[in-house]
Amino acid sequence: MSDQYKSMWESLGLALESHDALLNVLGNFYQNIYLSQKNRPQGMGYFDFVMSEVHGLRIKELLDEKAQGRKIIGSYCVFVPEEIVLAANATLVGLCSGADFAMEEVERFLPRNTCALIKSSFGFKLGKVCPYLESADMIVGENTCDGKKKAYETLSGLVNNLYVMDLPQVKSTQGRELLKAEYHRFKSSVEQLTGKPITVESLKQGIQTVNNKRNAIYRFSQLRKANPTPISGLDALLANQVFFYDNPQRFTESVHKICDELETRISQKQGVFPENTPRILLSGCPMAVPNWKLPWIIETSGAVIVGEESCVGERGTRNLTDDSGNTVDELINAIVDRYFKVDCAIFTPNPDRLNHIQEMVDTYKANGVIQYSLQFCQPYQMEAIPFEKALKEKQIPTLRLETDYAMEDVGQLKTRVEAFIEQIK
Ligand code: BJ8
Repeated sequence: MSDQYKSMWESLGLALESHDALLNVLGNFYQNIYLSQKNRPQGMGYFDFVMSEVHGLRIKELLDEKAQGRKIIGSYCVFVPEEIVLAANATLVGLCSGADFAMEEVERFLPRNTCALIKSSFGFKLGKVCPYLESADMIVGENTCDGKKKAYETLSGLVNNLYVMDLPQVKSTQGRELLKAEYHRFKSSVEQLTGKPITVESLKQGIQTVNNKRNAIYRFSQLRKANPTPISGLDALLANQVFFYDNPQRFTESVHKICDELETRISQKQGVFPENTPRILLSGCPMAVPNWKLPWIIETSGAVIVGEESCVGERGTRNLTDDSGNTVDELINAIVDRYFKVDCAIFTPNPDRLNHIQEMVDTYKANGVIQYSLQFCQPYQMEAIPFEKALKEKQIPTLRLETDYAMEDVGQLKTRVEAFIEQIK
């Protein structure tokens, strides 16, 4: 891929040598973790292709869109409404990063004890290895956790197109009003960027496109209820990760296609793992590409992941937006209603998230919950303790794990995961 796209990466200002090194590591990692899995559905071929071209063909498509006057908007959080972006004739791409890069330089800008997700975003910028970041006409940050909030102050000195969205921390009437005001402000800024005023028709269309995408991933998730499960948690995570990069229509079609195949598998009782393999619900911080370490450990330790209570998973994709409004204001209101239900751990109090975890345990017939937090992520670490207690009271086995993107703790994590799986067997 390197030679074919070299001039494109050069034009984006990427550091070619470092970028090649990153792609090499990513390729090997993918080979060892993904392509070595057995009994994969054929439909995963599409997602393998997307991953193999994640810095190639997809970037070329985005640059082609730009050449035709479309704008690209990058985001770090599921609170950035794709419906509004699409309605203004722009494309939204996820920017969160799941690998350590240029860490020495990152620690010149951020304290060492910052979560790996934030550090990684800085590493990809400082190391000049992210073509998505470099293609973006607008980068949207959001006031969520303290780490991100303060990091964007610093990031604004490293990029010249950062837009920061304020977000509520309490699910109150005032909180909803703040979100509404911020979505209106965002709408105006996106319209200004693209020069395309948002109309009732374009917003309805944007809502329908995103609803279709969410419907497809919902259908896909529901198929994981089957025993044996027709798809691995690793592959399901990949589909959830590709959700943030791919062309929405193509993604929707590809997910439905794999769902058809999974339905056939289920009818033939064909699974990726034997029937009655211990079933795990993974809950916690979002897992951005290529953060596959923990799912890989779990699924090579005798269990299968049947659901992700995560922003790269059901927390981010559940709930559709009502598209029945007749004015732009009504439709924005419906968008606010939909996003205000996202139960990120930055909200206080946050009972909906615990309810959702319990609901997912029932729906996907999970035998246990692994709560995953990135080191130094206070919101998710803090919630993990009372959640563990509440789940145990309901006789739901739970394991709390903290980790980062490094591979040093693989042995230690594996020992703990194996012991947990033994316990729930
Ligand atoms: S809606 S989860 S995508 S903010 S891991 S940076 S919380 S210290 S990512 Fe998130 Fe939006 Fe919430 Fe979802 Fe901070 Fe924790 Fe780091 Fe995190």
